[in-house]
Amino acid sequence: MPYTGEISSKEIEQAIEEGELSLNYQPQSSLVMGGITGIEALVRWHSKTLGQVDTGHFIGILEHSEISSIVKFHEWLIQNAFKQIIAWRQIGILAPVYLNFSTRYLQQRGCLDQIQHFIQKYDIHPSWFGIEVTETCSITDMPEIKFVLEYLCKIGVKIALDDFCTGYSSLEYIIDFPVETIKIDKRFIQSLCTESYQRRNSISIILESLIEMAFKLGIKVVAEGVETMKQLEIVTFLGCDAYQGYFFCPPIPADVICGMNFEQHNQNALSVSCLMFPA
Ligand code: G
Ligand code: MN
Repeated sequence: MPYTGEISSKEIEQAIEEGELSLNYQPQSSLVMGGITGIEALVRWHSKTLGQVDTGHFIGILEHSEISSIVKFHEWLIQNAFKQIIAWRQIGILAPVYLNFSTRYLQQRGCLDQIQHFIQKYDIHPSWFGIEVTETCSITDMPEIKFVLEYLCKIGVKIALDDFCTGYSSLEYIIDFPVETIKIDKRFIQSLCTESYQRRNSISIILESLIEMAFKLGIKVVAEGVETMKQLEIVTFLGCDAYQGYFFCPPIPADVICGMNFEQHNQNALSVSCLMFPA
């Protein structure tokens, strides 16, 4: 079991300095054309003293730490992901890589200079990456975030709304920005198979409408946390554009991504589509 006990933000900063953090990557598979439509970067911390530390746990602590720790972490995240993007592009892996950004990081305008600096340093085109943002509060209450996201959109960075259908889930982000992707939270996807008929039915109706709305607005919909064939069938039937989850691939080290046989999987995804929509 990963460690979920006490940690200070100083310990997290030290872990960054000592190279204890690493990134795993989880690909998302297209339900429309087959192939990989994006790759999410997910941080892992293997501590010499604490062992494997639970990611959700230490990110939660970091979110409530002083801004300097948050900035330090994002600096590390951006640099590592950018290096990986360059390495992959050299061998023909061109899917955009999505980074999970904290809203507290995006709330300070200085983040734009930092992001620009790394874009130039690594010679990255802004469209090669995206940021996943979780709505933690209403965007109208955060003019700074609005400014930062508007700017990032303008230069071509992809904006994905993470954990959609939970938390705030206001439609303000969709109205105010050219959001590229909505990621439907895994709890919703998993409810599609486990909850009572009444609840499953309500969730399907909401998702169907959400997907139709996203389609009309030109926004891609990704189902998160797909773990079973049944869930894959349902999200295909509902019309999601892509899916991510253990059923396709868990988060894995970058070099394992290079060796993956994506072709085989694409055939599976397409045969599910044929099953749901026979010619
Ligand atoms: O909030 P966000 O969507 O960024 O969370 C991603 C987290 O979900 C990662 O920690 C990842 O390990 C986990 N995850 C990825 N795929 C699955 C899945 O199929 N099922 C479950 N339960 N968790 C998953
Ligand atoms: Mn995410």
